[in-house]
Amino acid sequence: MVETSSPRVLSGIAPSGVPTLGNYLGAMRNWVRLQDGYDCLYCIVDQHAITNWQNPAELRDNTRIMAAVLIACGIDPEKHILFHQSAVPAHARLAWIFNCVARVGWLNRMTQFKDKAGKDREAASTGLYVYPNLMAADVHAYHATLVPVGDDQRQHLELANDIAEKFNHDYGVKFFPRIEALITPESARVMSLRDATKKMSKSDSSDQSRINLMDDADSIALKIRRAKTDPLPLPETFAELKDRPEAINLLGIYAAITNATPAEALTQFAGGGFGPFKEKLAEALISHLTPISEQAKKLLADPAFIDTTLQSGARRAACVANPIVDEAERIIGFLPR
Ligand code: AQP
Repeated sequence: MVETSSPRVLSGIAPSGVPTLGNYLGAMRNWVRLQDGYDCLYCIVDQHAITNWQNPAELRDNTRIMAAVLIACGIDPEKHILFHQSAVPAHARLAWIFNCVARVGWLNRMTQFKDKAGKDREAASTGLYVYPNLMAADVHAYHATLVPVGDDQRQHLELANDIAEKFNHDYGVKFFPRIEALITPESARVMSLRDATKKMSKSDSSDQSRINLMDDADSIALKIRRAKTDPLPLPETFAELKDRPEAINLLGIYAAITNATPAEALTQFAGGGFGPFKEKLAEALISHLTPISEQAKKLLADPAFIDTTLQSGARRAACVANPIVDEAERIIGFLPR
């Protein structure tokens, strides 16, 4: 399929835990939709995951879980390409070149490094620091031009364009194309159920902070019942929700999962307390997510199928990336392979 002329989409997701409702509403759901209009490459970015230490057995499990959940959500590994990053060495080869193209000053401006490194930046891995260069390589290795990303990734995408432009300029070529962000308006930013000022994250130390896409119905119901809220009733208008991040987050989730606008969702519950709203929210999540987790569990019962699917995806991905990265190496003066 990638040999066709439709624009190439590439996006990645880190197997740094079990994927969450945030990953689903912010990314995976859109990835499924994009399959109708584009040639898509979806990459399970295990090399990004190890920028923070991962337990090896868990990393392997989480990579398989990620693949199973993506397929269960509707990613078609036959028509499109689903693979894990470390199986395609072209990513690392190009990332090294980009490490030598990107400037330290550019990386110093990346806000996500500051967020992810936390207070002790000196203790962060150098991989975490150069992560945006690897992300640029993930996309440019395929000459992909469209990248569905959350708003938090916009800065990394701009960096990927700066790197491409500098490479082209330094070597006098027009080799790497510009990348455009596919920011889908309906992609929701989902916040932690324990602290709505932080995003829902698969690596958060509290399992209660997130809905995992492998959670069963009882866990979903319990997590929503325990989700942090405030004592006030739900108001008539969205404007009145100012300074109530928990209410905004839960209504946003309800709206996203029921395909309503947050204002429409609010009108259903205005004047009521959180109890009845949380019940409806849990019901909506359970009916939407249970078929996904059940299908993923079925797929995971046959790990050999998952591994074969990923290996086949990696072979097809390498067929696209290898000639591009070979050419980038030729441009910079490496001897032919
Ligand atoms: N809470 C979220 N709301 C909306 N979108 C989200 N994404 C992640 N969390 C949310 C989107 O999911 C895609 C894949 O992200 P990733 O797993 O590669 O990295 P991440 O953004 O760092 O996700 P996590 O879950 O927070 O992982 P960890 O815990 O490892 O840092 C991206 O498009 C992202 O925007």
